[in-house]
Amino acid sequence: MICSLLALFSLFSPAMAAARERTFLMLKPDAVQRGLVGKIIQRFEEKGFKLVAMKYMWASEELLKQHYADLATYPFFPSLIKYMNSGPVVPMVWEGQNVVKTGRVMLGTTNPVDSAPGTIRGDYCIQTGRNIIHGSDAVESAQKEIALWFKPEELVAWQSAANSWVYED
Ligand code: IDP
Ligand code: MG
Repeated sequence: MICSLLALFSLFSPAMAAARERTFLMLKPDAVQRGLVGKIIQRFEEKGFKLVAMKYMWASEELLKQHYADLATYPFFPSLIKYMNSGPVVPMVWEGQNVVKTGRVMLGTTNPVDSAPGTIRGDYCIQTGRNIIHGSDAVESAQKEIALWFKPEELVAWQSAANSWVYED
């Protein structure tokens, strides 16, 4: 009974609905090799977003080709897959209000030459082909990417103790 009341409340509460938005972020092999894993994760923690899932793995070519399927016809596709398959990656799911859009702003633009200082790509990298981090570009693609990289049981349901200090309501 209490559970169903809570579920009903979450359907009608804009704050809770917004907080449920999730994005898929992935630290690429260059971020791992350059020892930037901790620094990049710290930015999302400090912002107030909530970590829902994370793993450390060497992704297969097959998985990477699925992840980047939309780019299969571009000339850089083979080198993109080779780069992403050149070492371990850190796939993650983060949750929070507007986390998809804000996550992209925190990443900076695809080509680091246009990324403002203060963004991850603006601070830590130089070329598009070594741009250290992936972030979903829309809520819909985030859902697809999360389902591709994580099993439902790998997404951890937990309440952050900081929640009421990050969100007003
Ligand atoms: P995004 O990562 O900012 O969403 P997308 O256009 O989705 O950018 O491209 C995916 C990834 O493919 C980029 O992050 C980058 O690693 C790689 N990529 C995109 N365009 C180029 C290019 O022109 N040369 C080399 N690699 C590219
Ligand atoms: Mg993209």
